[in-house]
Amino acid sequence: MKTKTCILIGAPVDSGKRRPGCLMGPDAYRTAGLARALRALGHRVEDIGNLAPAEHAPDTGETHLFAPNETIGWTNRLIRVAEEQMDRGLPIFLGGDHSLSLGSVAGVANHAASKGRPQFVLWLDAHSDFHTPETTDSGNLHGTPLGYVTGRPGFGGFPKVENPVPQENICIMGLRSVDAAERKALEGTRIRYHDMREIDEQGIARPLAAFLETVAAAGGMLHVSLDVDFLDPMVAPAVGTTVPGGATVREGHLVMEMICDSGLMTSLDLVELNPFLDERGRTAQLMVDLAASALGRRVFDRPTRSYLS
Ligand code: HAR
Ligand code: MN
Ligand code: MN
Ligand code: MN
Repeated sequence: MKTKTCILIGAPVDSGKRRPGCLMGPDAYRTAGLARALRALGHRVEDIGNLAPAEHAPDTGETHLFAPNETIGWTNRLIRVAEEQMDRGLPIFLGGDHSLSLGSVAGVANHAASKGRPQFVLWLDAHSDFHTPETTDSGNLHGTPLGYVTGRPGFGGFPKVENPVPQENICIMGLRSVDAAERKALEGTRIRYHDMREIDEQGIARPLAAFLETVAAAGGMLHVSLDVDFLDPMVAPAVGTTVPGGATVREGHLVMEMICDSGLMTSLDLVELNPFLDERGRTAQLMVDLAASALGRRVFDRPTRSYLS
């Protein structure tokens, strides 16, 4: 594949839910050899270290939301950093919980708009993360990033979403835990979503190929947001919100290899890794291996499969 400048951005966001530990994620990816793996594929890799949230009001615990102000601080910081780094290469956001994507996605969408190109998002997750602060029962803001970046109302205090991602530019894969309020909201949208039943019945390649073709036809930029819990907990235990019945190792790699072949990915989140829950680093290692597949690691080069046409 084309040589890229991969920019590793440590985003030790831990404010998106109550159970702590995702703040250790960036260093777990470093320890598992992410930079080394990408350099071995011929890429330039720059690690800009770990970010901190922008200045924000203290969280006083008087709302049903967990740590909204810290999450607002992170969102402000990440929007700016995403905008900046998109001009320099392919940012890889090392989470941190999934609330980091309020900022990473909003920021890359601003960049795409500045280039006059449409932003697309591939969301690989057991959950739809389509809540708003008004619909979430848990109060955990890691369940809200797709609600935020599509411009749903109810995000008072958060930065205004300058360039909402159009619903039809979003594809969610891996779903098996969707709250009632999310389902109701999702069903009224043009978001493409594929639950595990559909993936079991049809395979994961066809819907993914269809989405990638749409992105290519539109000349779009593609942000990939990989939540650890997209994967089955048997192979990826290091996440606080495991749901049985997730993607296999091979499905994960196939998705990443197809993304790589498409040449479309312009930014990536690796989120929800909680190293405190890992077993001898195996989840961190698997996430690093998946990122490597997305950036060109393979056994043999082979022609694009027939389902792509
Ligand atoms: N929908 C549930 C909630 O709002 C669980 C959200 C879990 N989200 C993540 N990221 N772990 O996908 O609490
Ligand atoms: Mn998620
Ligand atoms: Mn820019
Ligand atoms: Mn999830």
